Amino acid sequence: IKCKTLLITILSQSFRDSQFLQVTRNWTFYFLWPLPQQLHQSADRDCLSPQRFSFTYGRDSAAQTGCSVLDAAFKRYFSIIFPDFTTLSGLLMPENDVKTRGCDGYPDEDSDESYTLSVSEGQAVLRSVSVWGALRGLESLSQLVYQDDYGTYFINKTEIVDFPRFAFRGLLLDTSRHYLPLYAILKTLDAMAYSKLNVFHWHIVDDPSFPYQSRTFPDLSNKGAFHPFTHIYTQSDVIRVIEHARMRGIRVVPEFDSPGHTQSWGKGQPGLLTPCYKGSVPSGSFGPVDPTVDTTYKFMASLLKEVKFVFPDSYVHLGGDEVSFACWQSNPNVRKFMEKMVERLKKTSYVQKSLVSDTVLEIWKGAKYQTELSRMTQAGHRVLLSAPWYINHISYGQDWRNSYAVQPQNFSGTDEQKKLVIGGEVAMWGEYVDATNLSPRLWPRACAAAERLWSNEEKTLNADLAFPRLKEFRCELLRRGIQAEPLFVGHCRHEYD
Ligand code: CP6
Repeated sequence: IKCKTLLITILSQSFRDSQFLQVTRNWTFYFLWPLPQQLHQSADRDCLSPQRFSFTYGRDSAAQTGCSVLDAAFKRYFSIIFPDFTTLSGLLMPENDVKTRGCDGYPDEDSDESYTLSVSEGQAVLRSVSVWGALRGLESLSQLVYQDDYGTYFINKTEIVDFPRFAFRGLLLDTSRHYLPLYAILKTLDAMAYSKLNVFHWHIVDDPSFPYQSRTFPDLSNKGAFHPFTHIYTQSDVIRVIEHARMRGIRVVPEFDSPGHTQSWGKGQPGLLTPCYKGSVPSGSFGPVDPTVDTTYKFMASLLKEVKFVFPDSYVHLGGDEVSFACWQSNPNVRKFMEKMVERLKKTSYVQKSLVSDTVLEIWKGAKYQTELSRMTQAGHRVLLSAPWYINHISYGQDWRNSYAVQPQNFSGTDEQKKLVIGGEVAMWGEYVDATNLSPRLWPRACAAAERLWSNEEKTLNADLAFPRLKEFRCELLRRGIQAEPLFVGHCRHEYD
């Protein structure tokens, strides 16, 4: 140990000359993921001493010590930047200038995530309009620091101007097909922040199980979860997820998919689902939520009222996908109800339309998603693209390249239509995924979409150019404790088990 300490001290001084720069310069440049909008790096570099590094709030900064989001982020990023050191201490290094407050709030669709980062001799300055931008800047800063083979820390002179291309950069986890323990969700949120993804779409319940423990309807999870005590998300679990996400500038959008995909709901809420008929008698099986009875509307209103109270985000995802009509059609009450609905709809069609127009539509189906994008935006809807990013699908080879090649605004339409694309999301459906394989299936594959949604399209068209940078980012994910699968043959500078 004594020998090694001595070595580091000596090298950290003698390495200031430029001979060794060639070895590591490309390496540092390649590392940023997603690629910032503007990046200028020079070969000049400084060694960093963990003992003489600290984060401070700028004197004119609106955010100051006591800002929960940034105080916690400083601690986190100190350990990420210097994996061998755990205490934050010592002299000033980066300075942080945040213009407006937001320390105790939640990120939302209007959050300003832009920042500038300027790293020069002995100091780095991070400027942002909001704490969310500061978080993105800290992430970039952490990706700029690297260690040489002797463990000395370095950072190159760098100027970054950065902002996201799309405001909505999501990831869907399905906790109904398989229960995902809390730590798996929290770890996923960590990795999302590393890739600058900012919306956790929590597909929390579905046909197979209902793990959400409702305060209003506890029987939903008592009877509908895989296990009533161990395979549930309690109210405090949910709060922990939301707070962990908030600290990383990530929104939590819950999904209570209905009227289809609700088999598990029926167990704790008798009378909710439509009895299917075989001829003129009930067959014993159940279909989607029963639209013909008042109790359904009362139940849905109470449940959604709770959801609105528990989840602070202004978005809630209502599913609406894959409704099986066969059962509805088999049921005589539903048929009667539908006839009445159609009559009523004609009279109130104006209301129906305006109700729908501030709804964001998610495009999840089909190889020809461009046609859908064109159609939906022409009708004036804001849209989210997910169809090409169903990465629960796996295949032999580098399938991240397909995700990377997606061009969300490449469809026929006006500039106005293109602006209606608010972003997209990666989906990890849970049929074949639980905590054993979630992480390697997600990472680094989800990073391809993360860069597509954050970075300038022109600068990230070539997947071959992105490859070494993504390879390096994958190694960094491993260093940070995220079990990310390899992209192709090769090795990381540090190997991990
Ligand atoms: N569950 C729900 C699913 C899927 C959808 N909704 C799904 C469909 C096709 C594929 C993957 C997932 N498992 N509720 C569709 C949005 Cl390939």
